[in-house]
Amino acid sequence: MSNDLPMSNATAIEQQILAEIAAAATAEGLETVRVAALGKKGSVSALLATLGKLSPEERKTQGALINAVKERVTSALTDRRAVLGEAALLARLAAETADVTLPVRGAAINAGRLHPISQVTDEITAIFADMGFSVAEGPDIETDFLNFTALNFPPGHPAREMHDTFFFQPGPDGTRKLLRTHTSPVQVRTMLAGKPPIRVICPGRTYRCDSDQTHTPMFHQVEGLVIDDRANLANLKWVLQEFCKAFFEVDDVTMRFRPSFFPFTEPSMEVDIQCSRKNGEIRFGQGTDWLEILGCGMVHPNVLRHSGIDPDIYQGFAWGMGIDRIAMLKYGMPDLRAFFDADVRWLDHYGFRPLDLPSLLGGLTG
Ligand code: 2NL
Repeated sequence: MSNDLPMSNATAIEQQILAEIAAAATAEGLETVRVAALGKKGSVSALLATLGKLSPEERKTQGALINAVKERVTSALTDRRAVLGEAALLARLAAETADVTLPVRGAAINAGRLHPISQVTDEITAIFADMGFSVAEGPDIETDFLNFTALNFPPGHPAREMHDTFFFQPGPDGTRKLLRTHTSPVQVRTMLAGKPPIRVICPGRTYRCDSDQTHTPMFHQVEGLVIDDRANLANLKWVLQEFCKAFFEVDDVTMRFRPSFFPFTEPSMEVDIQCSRKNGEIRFGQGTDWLEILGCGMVHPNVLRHSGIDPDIYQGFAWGMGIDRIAMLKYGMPDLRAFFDADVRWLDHYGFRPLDLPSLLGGLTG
């Protein structure tokens, strides 16, 4: 038969190519085999070119046979390419293994420190979160209404001046924005945006034009607010007592509530905790000295009204404290101004390791 020759030829070529494919050890080697077989000048293409010389009938049968060879070669190439790709990936993974359980030396995680203000803010947040409070934040630049009017500071009231407010230039409508003098506007925003029951704490930066040994123009405050239809002074005292025990890490605290005045609460109180000082070291909980730590009271009905809450149905309590001050007390840092010097030697000494997050398990600071 005249087709004996091309056919046996095709079989031999196919065997040869399949052997080369099986022997290819790399993706590049396999590509060379592919080009030599299926490329324009390749052996399979040469076989197809012989079809032109055959009779139409032979061309049909031989064409089908050669195309079958081409298909088997193509499929063998695809399979081999997958095998080589997998092997290359495994080799790369083996070459690039890193033992993540080995200790890290000199990494940024060991060099960086959390500022005591961040640490104390996280501690306070952990304590109140445990009591079911959420955290709210608001802008540093506030309106006169949210910082003063809503908090029952009447227009022209001397308390506005007492706050040593940083005012901005008045806008075209005559109103002037300001840097918030306390975080209370965040609580007003919370009341305006939602409905009681409300349990929220608001930590953040606050500003007053005041600068000396114990005051910086920017300082940090955290305020708390509880609103429902029965919140009372006994609840307030319990919340603050639990906070002080957890924060100062003592089993018991003696607290003293002194009458005071804030425009936004009635009655208003300042709170001291008992402490002892020996050889320059403070111990909290008992002793003969008193330490002022916060102010608090029942929310004034005018504040509720300004915040869209009906004072005939709802009532609540609130408190506020300076974070910088209680951070200094707890961690024995004598100089407030060092807080804002950004001195890495000071941070190295007084800062906190970033992954030691405060939690109430086993006491705040372990
Ligand atoms: C202090 C005293 C205080 C509040 C803050 C407050 C907020 C709203 C309503 C009523 Cl929205 N009160 N906050 C209450 C009492 C005292 O701060 O000596 N801070 C350093």
